[in-house]
Amino acid sequence: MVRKIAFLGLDNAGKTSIISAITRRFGFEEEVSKLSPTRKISRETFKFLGIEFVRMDFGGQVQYREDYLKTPGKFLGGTDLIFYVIDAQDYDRYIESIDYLEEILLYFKEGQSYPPIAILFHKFDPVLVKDRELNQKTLTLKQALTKFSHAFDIFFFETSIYDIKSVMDCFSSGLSLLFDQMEMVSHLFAEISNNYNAIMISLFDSRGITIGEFNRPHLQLQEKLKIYDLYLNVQKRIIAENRNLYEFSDKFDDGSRFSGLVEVLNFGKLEFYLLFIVEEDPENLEKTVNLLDKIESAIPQIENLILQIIQ
Ligand SMILES: Nc1nc2c(ncn2[C@@H]2O[C@H](COP(=O)(O)OP(=O)(O)OP(=O)(O)O)[C@@H](O)[C@H]2O)c(=O)[nH]1
Ligand SMILES: [Mg+2]
Repeated sequence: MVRKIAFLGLDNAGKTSIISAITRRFGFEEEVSKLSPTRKISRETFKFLGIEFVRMDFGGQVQYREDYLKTPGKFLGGTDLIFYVIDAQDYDRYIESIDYLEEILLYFKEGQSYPPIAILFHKFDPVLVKDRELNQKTLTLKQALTKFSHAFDIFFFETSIYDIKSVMDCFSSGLSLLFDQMEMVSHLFAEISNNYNAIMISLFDSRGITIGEFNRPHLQLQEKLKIYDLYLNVQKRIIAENRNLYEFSDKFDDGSRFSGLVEVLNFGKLEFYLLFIVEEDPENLEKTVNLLDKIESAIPQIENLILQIIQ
């Protein structure tokens, strides 16, 4: 059975941009700058963990919204997961956006089906993360939206296409709601990290969707972005050079060094990428190398979990 994922929200909210960022990851900036409003619904299928999905991008201009709401069953019936996108910078349209969401949810309530709903405060750009007004406004918006959470499972995210990781994380978290065992991966990584004092352990599918992740607490946004950027480059190289392991060493802006590796794990046709990063001890490089080697002993456990998820 094909699972159905709906991207909904007002026009100009950023839905199509988000989808481009998720699907392209590389060079999507150029594509996004050329986007025009989506006409009606744009559909795309993709596979995740061996399961087929259809991703529906609902054009948000008012004439389309009216159409969907006239015969909602035709468009929204059978939806397994909703990403509801709000332009967090467009304060003047918050009310309009809440109203639209309310009408959508009304349809589901009437049919007594309650798909999980990820609400994205989008255009929460890195330069604005600490902006007082934006934070206050979105907080108020969150409070207004929690009124829906009685019936529905609602999850909030702050995203921006200028922080590709925020978009990927949000998409992964949404998908994880449809896979029972997926959160076990993050639990396992948290456990493993205790033994190795890791900065980050992540497992991605071949398209960069996170299956599970552990970050050292207090890891800064800039550091996360740096690591993700590096990961994307390493993954590109792994594919280009047909390798299954890649080790690297780099430093954060504050000068502290880290070492890491990316290893490909194969399951039939499915490929996964394990990213493991530890602090580097410049005085004792051997220690760092040993740490990186040790992750190997945890791999059977990780593979076991993957098998449970994809079967
Ligand atoms: N600052 C900022 N602008 C963004 C972001 N994401 C998208 N945009 C801009 O928002 C505008 C609208 O983006 P779209 O993705 O076309 O919006 P949409 O929700 O698909 O709109 P409809 O198709 O009409 O429903 C574009 O000019 C994007 O460049 C973001 O994270 N930050
Ligand atoms: Mg669009």
